[in-house]
Amino acid sequence: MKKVMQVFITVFLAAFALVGVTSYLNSSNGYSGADTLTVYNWGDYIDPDLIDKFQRETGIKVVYETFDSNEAMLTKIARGGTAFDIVIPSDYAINKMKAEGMLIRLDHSKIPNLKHIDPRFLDLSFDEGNKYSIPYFWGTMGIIYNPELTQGKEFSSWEALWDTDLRSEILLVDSAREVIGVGLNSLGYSLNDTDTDHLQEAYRKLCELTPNVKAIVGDEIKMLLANEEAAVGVVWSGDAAIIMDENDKLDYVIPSEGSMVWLDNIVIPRTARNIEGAHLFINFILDPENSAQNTEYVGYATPNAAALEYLPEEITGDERFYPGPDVTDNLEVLANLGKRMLGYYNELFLEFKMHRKRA
Ligand code: N2P
Repeated sequence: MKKVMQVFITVFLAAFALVGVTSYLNSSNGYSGADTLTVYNWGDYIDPDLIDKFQRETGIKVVYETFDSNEAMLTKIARGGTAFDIVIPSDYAINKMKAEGMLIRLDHSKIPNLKHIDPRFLDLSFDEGNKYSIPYFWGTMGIIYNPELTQGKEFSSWEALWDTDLRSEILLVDSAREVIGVGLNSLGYSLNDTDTDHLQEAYRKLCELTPNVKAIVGDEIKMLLANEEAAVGVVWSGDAAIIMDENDKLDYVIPSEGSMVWLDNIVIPRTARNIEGAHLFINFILDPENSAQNTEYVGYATPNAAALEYLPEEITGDERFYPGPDVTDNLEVLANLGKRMLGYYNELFLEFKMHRKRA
């Protein structure tokens, strides 16, 4: 009997300790159960009122963190630490995460609002069948400029950025594939080029742009351009839309040598603890009215066909931000070039930044 008691007490104590350790582990990374959803998204990329609405409707508390570039996001996820339930990467980063087993397969039966997505944005090469990712926003890359500060110069080509009249007048978005892409596109190369001679050439070309570059910045690029702190910016289309909403003197063009069309999709990473809540969140975001509200706030183009009906024609009819397939078919989607090549792009970008600091 004594023995039985001893075993019973030992098992009880072990179970108690296990519960303690698990809840310590959970609370140490900000997770406190299925009532919490940890979201990792680009900065300025959701209407905060929608987060409140989701919390009210579901009783799930949203813990929210932001990033500035796919590279920053990938580094943080790889390092571990926070157990994110929702992440919103772009095309090539999704393909990389999928290839490395970092994503959970989605249960489409829990995302009935998926039917609202325009088929043009579904079943793309980075995730055929949308097994792991659901479209969030899409757009292009281009040049925004202020005609009053650029004396009527034309910006229909990337080459225009190298004009010696633009000394310290250009702001660049702080993202490796985008900036190296400007160098590649200006030379007539693909954004997915893996020839290191071409990449070195693009790097040297970018170094020649250095005197014109005022700064390489994150989300503050919108505020700086709207306040006319610089005349020209290399930006994502939706940021251009927000800037032009603030200051209607500016204009946005997709340069003629080519550019990227990108798609940011919602994924559930392997680390997720609240998979049920993550599906609820995805379906909530895809609700046409919620999507329309988010689109008005964020400024980027929505892939949600049903949401378009709730948006004013001045937004959805603006071909600079909602280009048709005739334009996007000639643009490139970034491909996952593999670990080594992506590392090479990142290194070149860092070297370019260092070169700028030294200059
Ligand atoms: C939002 C940035 C959108 C990212 N601030 C483009 N992929």
